[in-house]
Amino acid sequence: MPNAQNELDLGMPDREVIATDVVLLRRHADTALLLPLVRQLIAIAPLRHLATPGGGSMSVAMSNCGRWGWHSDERGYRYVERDPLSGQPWPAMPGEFAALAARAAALAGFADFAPDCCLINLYKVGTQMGTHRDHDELDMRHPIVSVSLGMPAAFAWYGASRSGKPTVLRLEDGDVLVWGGSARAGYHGVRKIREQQHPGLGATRFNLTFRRAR
Ligand code: MD6
Ligand code: FE
Repeated sequence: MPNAQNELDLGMPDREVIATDVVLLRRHADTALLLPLVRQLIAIAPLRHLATPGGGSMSVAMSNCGRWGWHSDERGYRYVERDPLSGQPWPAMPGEFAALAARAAALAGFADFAPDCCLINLYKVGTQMGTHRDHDELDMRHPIVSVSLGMPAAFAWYGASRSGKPTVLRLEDGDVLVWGGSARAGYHGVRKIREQQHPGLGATRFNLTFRRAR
């Protein structure tokens, strides 16, 4: 008879269903492997605070790797093939990134995920991400894989309606959250980050958001 202990013995990941088609894989990502790659990528394509169409600016600093990069300015939200800061293509997505995203998606029930964009987000103390949904992608049948590194964050999952009471998760270093299928256009946000030191990253949180843009 399988039970929780046997599943652990068989190396089953800690897989938590948050809502229909929303799966949390705790401590699934290897920060020691990913962090040096993140640092290399943001040395090529620096983190920047994007302007928003409404005339504001994002508190979270962003960059991208992969074929497509998510971008925002006064003209709107969209995917671009070149870094507007340099005019160069975005740095290639490391194989380790793509492999992690595909593996996590498969564990969450979404086979054959091949991301063509990794949005790199830097959250410092006091930054936040308002309630939104990720819907600038062409084919919403592909899931989103979101990897948390460093300082914890309170992530709010609202689902189909942006009003109502969200499920709030504490996303910690190495946690991977996957949403797709019926949850793909779900509303979500990140509450204002509170000071909390992480042994390796200090008061810093990186989030890697993997998507299939095209
Ligand atoms: C998170 N991030 O940081 C979730 N969405 O845990 C997002 O939902 C997100 O960081 C769009 C753009 C940037 C993001
Ligand atoms: Fe999002």
